[in-house]
Amino acid sequence: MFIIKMHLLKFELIIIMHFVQRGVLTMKKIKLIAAVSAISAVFSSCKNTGDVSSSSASEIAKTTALNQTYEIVIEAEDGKMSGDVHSANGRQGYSGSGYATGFTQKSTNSWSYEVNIPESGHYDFTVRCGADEYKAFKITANGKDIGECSTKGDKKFNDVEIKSVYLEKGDCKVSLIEGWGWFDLDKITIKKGEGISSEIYKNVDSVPINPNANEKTKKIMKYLAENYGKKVLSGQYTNHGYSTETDAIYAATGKYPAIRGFDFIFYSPSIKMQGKDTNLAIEWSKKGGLCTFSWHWFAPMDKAEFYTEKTNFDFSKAVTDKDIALKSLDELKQMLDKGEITEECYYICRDIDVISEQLKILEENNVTVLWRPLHEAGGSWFWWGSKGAENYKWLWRLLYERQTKYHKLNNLIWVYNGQKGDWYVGDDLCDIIGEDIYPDKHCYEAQGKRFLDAVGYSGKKIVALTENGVIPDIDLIERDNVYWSWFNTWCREFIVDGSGNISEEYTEKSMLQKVYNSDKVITLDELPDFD
Ligand SMILES: [Ca+2]
Repeated sequence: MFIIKMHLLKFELIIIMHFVQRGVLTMKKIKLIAAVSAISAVFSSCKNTGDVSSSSASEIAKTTALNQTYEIVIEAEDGKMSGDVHSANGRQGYSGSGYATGFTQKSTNSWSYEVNIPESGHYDFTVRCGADEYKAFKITANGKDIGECSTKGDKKFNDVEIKSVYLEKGDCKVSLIEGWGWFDLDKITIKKGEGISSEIYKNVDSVPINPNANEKTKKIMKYLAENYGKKVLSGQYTNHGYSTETDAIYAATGKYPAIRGFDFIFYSPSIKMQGKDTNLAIEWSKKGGLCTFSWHWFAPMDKAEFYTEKTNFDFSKAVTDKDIALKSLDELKQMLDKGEITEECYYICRDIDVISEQLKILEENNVTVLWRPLHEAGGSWFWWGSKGAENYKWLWRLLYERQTKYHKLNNLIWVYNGQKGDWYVGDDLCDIIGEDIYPDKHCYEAQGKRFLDAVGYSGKKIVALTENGVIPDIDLIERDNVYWSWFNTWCREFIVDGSGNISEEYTEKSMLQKVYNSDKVITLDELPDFD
């Protein structure tokens, strides 16, 4: 109790000295503030005996808990709470007098805290939260989603950092979106930040990890590194076999994206369909455009689906320490017959070979591919992400070695899209790190938290926004210094309506036009000749 009181007095003194230094306060006014401070201190001690409601305690903290470095500590138990949300103190390790709990996913639940931001700029948030399991929720500032927090699930409180959040001067309501619910919020610390340093854009890898990468692939990698931190390449996925999205963007903006996104979904052998995207990519490349491919890989056996919940394919049964990456399919069949590898292992290799044939056709047509296989693995919703990080890493290495050393594909720039640091495959096994983000409709934020998270996986790799719903506002990318190497809007409803015209459901047309015509955004017409 005594310690808290002393803290408040210290904060007040620092604020007063700050304004004296700025010539805002005279000694007479300081005496008046000192008197008010003494009263505040009494209130703050009352708070700890439970005599003052949490809202008046918040008011005191609001005017006092700010020091010279603009640090504001919000104890969650002092927040405004409704519905099932309430303060508690059963989980050990909290700060202050407890924490907020009862995030039961009911619509009547809410938690918020009002702070006053002294000047517009970038602030760093540290969110202390805990749960018995892995849980995720979002923090908002004046209604804007500033980043996702997750618990470690070890029953303890842990800190999550959301760095470089831009806040306007004045009142700011800090709140949250429950997401998965069932977590405890201990405190939120807001400090004046430095913003994102431009140093992070320097010294990233500009040479492909494959030492035999062809000339065009090397040129593209170098180009991406040169523009990283300065400009963003525009990108657009198209619905398989069609060009509706890129045509609609051209009609609305007078520009085509620099990168077009394709997918090997219908080349998966288990569904026996005819893919069309290889030919479209060759056409696009002839126009001077860059190509990226993902692969919604229908499981090779059991139920042919790519969502974990729809297939019973268990790829962990494929994992082997036998050296299989460079073996021919015939040799692997012999190993299967002898019981040295499993059917799962054999069929995974067969599928890799089928997709490698398509990539070989692209290589023969001088198409370099920003290759983003095994995407969004850390989320576990796809079968390749359903068996944990170590099995995923085994599969990634197999894919890399088989495609690079056995199929000798030298036209690939490898994009890691596991979306978690502990799933990272390593600096020797990828060229670029990609994150996929689907913000709320018309939310044009640059998504600095996810960007910095991804930068943190390695520190040596270019980071790209490999899938997005809403297109981020280029002005906010510049303001926050969050220069994704490229963005790549997902297809169909995320950009066009049923008639093939621009849909404004996610990104308004005015924003699309602004972004595509910005001198900070590279479009097809601005790409150099890589051939
Ligand atoms: Ca607390």
